[in-house]
Amino acid sequence: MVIGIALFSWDKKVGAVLEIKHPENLDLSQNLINKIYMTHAYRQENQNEELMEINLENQIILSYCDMSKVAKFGYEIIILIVHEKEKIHLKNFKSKLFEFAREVLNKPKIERKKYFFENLDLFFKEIVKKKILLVGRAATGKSSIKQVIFEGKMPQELLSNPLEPTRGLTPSIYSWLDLDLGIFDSAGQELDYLLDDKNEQTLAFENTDIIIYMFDYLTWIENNEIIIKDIKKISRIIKQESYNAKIILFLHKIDLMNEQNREQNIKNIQQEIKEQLNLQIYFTSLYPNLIYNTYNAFYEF
Ligand SMILES: Nc1nc2c(ncn2[C@@H]2O[C@H](COP(=O)(O)OP(=O)(O)OP(=O)(O)O)[C@@H](O)[C@H]2O)c(=O)[nH]1
Ligand SMILES: [Mg+2]
Repeated sequence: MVIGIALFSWDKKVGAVLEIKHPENLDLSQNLINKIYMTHAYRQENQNEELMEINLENQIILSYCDMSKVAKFGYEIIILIVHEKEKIHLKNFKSKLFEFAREVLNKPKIERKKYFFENLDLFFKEIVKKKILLVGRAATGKSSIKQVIFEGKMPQELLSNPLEPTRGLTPSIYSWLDLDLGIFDSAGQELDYLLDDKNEQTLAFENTDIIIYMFDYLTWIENNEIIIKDIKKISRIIKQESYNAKIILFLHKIDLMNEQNREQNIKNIQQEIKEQLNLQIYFTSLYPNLIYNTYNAFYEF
């Protein structure tokens, strides 16, 4: 949660002057203001823009000051106060605050207030939370994709040093773009159990926004019936229990398709899926020339 944002300017006689704050009832003690000024002043030798992070009880204060302007205008500072729970978003807040503060403080004083209030939704926009469930047969690449897209792991590394099979349902929370994503990675070896056991089912499906059913190219070639059967079963569960989840299919490891007919191959599978299931499908792979497909899949839905 963002607690507040404020702009201080500088008066030669009285020092820090609170010019703008949001929300109206934001409580800024003199003690806190002193602390913020001290933090910047302490680094007087710095002659660049700086963004300091001050940790207080359960709050984090990000404080921007362009030190190159201090000699001429005094300390002009913009602070953003966030709850410590936002720690995972801190990088995001820092880059937003940098841009925002730079824009505001480069404007003539009379224009600052307008810009300030017109751009507040940069920080006060509600963060959308989504739950995504990854399911599929064993060794299709679910955990690998998760680690590459959301944890920044190197694809090559995961291809040459495969992960251990997942056990049970593994939840992780990621801050991705403007979203908070709860990703539940399931165990392929326990897929039947997950789909048949009532408790497991509830745990996995309840409040899920998107179910990604992932299958890999070789399994599709060898045994597409089992895949179609799984997907139909998942659709049935969603209907029966009135879950609000959308199913999205990932056909993974398209690097294993013969390159010459890959395009045609994909078209054929797309057609087949459309006829049998009518669900959205993405074709993914962790291989270098194909990985952008995988990123796009996540951006799109
Ligand atoms: N060829 C190819 N192999 C891949 C790709 N992505 C992952 N793999 C390999 O697929 C195997 C299984 O990957 P995992 O991510 O562990 O699969 P999983 O679906 O999480 O498996 P379970 O946890 O058992 O359900 C590993 O050997 C990976 O290196 C890909 O794009 N192409
Ligand atoms: Mg796994």
